[in-house]
Amino acid sequence: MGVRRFPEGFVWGTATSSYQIEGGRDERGDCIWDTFCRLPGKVAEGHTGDVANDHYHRYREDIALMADLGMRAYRFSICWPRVLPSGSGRPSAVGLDFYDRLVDALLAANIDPYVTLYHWDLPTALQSLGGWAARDTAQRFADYAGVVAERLGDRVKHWITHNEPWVVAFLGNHLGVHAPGWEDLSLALQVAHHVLYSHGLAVPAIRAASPGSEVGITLNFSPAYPASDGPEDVAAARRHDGQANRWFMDPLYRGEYPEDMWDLYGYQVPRVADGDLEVIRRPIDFLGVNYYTRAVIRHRPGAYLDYETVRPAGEYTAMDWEVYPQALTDLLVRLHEDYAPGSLYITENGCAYEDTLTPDGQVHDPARTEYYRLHLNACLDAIEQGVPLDGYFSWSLMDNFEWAFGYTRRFGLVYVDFATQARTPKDSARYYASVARTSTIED
Ligand code: IFM
Repeated sequence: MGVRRFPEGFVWGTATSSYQIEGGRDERGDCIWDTFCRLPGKVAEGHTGDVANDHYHRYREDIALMADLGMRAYRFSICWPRVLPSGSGRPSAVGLDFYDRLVDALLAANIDPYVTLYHWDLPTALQSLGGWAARDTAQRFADYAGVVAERLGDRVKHWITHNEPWVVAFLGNHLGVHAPGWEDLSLALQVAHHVLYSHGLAVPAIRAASPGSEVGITLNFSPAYPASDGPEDVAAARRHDGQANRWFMDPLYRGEYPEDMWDLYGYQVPRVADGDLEVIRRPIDFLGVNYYTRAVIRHRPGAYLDYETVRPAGEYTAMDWEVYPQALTDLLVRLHEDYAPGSLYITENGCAYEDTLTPDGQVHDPARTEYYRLHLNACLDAIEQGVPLDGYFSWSLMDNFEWAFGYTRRFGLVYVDFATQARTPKDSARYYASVARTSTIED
């Protein structure tokens, strides 16, 4: 075993999002997940984010946990209807004060805040006006971004406009398994366009209110591998790459939608107004990369985009996602070669396993530790190939509300007993903390 070192200044952190951990339901406006969780059969066991990890009331304890783990950065999201209960108009002093206290407490603990502005909790008031399908929502988002940056921008120096626009658009509006729950491809494509457009509108609003800060966006990536060398499988993998990855990267970094996918979507393509793509491609400072697994793709006529995902033999997490660290290296190298973002961060990477609190009061999770060891080594492999990767945020600081899976999937470094809200760092938390403290890892 050899010891490998991360570059000087490499940022180490953990990540969460507002709806998944905050609770504090009575102190905010309604969001689309409040509605979605109450639709029968949509969320496991009828779980909701009403209480979640009660982070709204326990944030000081959670910051102490991060400090104990030696974290120097924390990625969290702002709940839009906590700041603007009806989506626009007069901000809530209570909501802004909460984030103000959170940021101050983080800085006092020497933890740098990385703030995501949209991690899926759209105000219900805006959904009733059409949500992301309505072009006007993009301008409302930029206004909201300006309000938050105005209040926190003297202390927050890293801003992420959106988390995973693919998920917002397709899981929420094509597959219907996330809020708002529609199943309509052309709607999903329009939503994707408006989300990207809102990102572009928000960039100058944030820069104006938070001078000297860095602004980026986080995408989820699904690296595609053909199931065979056959030309049909290779072409199918290219289509998967097109819908999952290029549909977002090409407009952001090239100012165009990928032609092959545009042709394939045919009459379902989104309405794009003159100048929209110039707005979307406004220069940003970094790209946030969320990576969990790869996709192995086989041609299958008649299926959506004429392909299916196959399940190769291998290690799988409790999400039934294959553990495949090589795809993280391949992805980072590919993004660097094809799009050349000036800086990249892993804004999410991690895994769910069936953790249990054992009689010794501990959570022994060797599979998660191994997942981190493999993926952090994959990051170093990419760095050694010239990728300007500047930091890594583990998903997640603690177990939390895993969307349609409710609380039945545990991604945390810290175990949460949701009946008592007791937090117990898992063995993997100690492992990750030791890597972060020394900025070295054994291969
Ligand atoms: O929990 C989610 C997170 O909200 C967004 N990225 C993927 C995670 C695991 O599914």
